[in-house]
Amino acid sequence: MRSGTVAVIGKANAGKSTLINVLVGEKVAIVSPKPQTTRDRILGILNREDAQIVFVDTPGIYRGRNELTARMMKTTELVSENVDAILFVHDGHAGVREDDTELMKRYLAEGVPMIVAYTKIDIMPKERIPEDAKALYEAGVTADIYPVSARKGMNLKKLEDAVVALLPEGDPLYPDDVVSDRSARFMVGEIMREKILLKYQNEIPHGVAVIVNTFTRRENGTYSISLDIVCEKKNHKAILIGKQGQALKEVASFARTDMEKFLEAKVFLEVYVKVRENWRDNARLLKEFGYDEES
Ligand SMILES: Nc1nc2c(ncn2[C@@H]2O[C@H](COP(=O)(O)OP(=O)(O)O)[C@@H](O)[C@H]2O)c(=O)[nH]1
Ligand SMILES: [Mg+2]
Repeated sequence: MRSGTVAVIGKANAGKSTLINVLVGEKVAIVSPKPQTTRDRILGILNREDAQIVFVDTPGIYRGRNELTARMMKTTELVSENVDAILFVHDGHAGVREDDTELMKRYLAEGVPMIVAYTKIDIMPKERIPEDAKALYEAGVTADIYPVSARKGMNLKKLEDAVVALLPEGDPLYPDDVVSDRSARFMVGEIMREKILLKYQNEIPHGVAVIVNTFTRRENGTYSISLDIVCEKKNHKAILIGKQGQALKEVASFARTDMEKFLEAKVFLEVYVKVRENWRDNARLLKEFGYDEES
């Protein structure tokens, strides 16, 4: 039996969370086309007969100015210190640039076994794959490269086996029936945030926090959920709600459908929009909203 932790690292939007979700076989992290979708460290656990892989999903690597961004960066750096292996996720479709090879070499230099998942090959010309692999090799990236598509499920078994081969012999770190270290309550808040990321543009989704106030399972098996969408400005609130509440109704309905799929039960959902100016720069509010320094 092999088991261990694997930090999943790469630029924002590379496809880290999507890859973890498909490998684990369940949604453990939300996904959107926008950077900064993942704010917290989240574990996704893959169980097989001969191995357990504990993936550590991280916020991506990118530049940013506010306090929340700084904490997200720190999360990514801290994570690579305490793992058995690194899975570096590279968006193959976006090409190979110098900052990509620099990042890969920086993590290779930490001396932790590392492989590269070169992902999104479903949306790029196949002939570019060997060219890019050569470019990476010539730039000094010594890690093995696995071209995959998380969306189309291409070459994932090979990647999975390669990750397992990097892990030490040992007993599983978690019970074999859990897929995440996060509660259903946390995931429900994340699902709401995912739908906001998908529906609204520009600064609005990045300035939003979701706080789950009520998360109750009734005797008949249905869930009663009440949550606040906290935004940074009054005009953001107006946009979130929309004309006659139409926008909010729509986004809440998408979220409810996904929550029902996730919980496998009927959900009664109440959503409120609140304004807390500049919460992303306020240490006390960050803590209150669950973005702890340790997490
Ligand atoms: N075509 C394609 N898109 C992908 C693939 N993996 C991820 N994406 C998309 O890339 C975007 C970012 O994905 P996400 O997993 O949130 O990236 P993260 O920021 O690295 O966690 C989303 O729109 C995904 O649907 C893939 O294999 N193929
Ligand atoms: Mg992510």
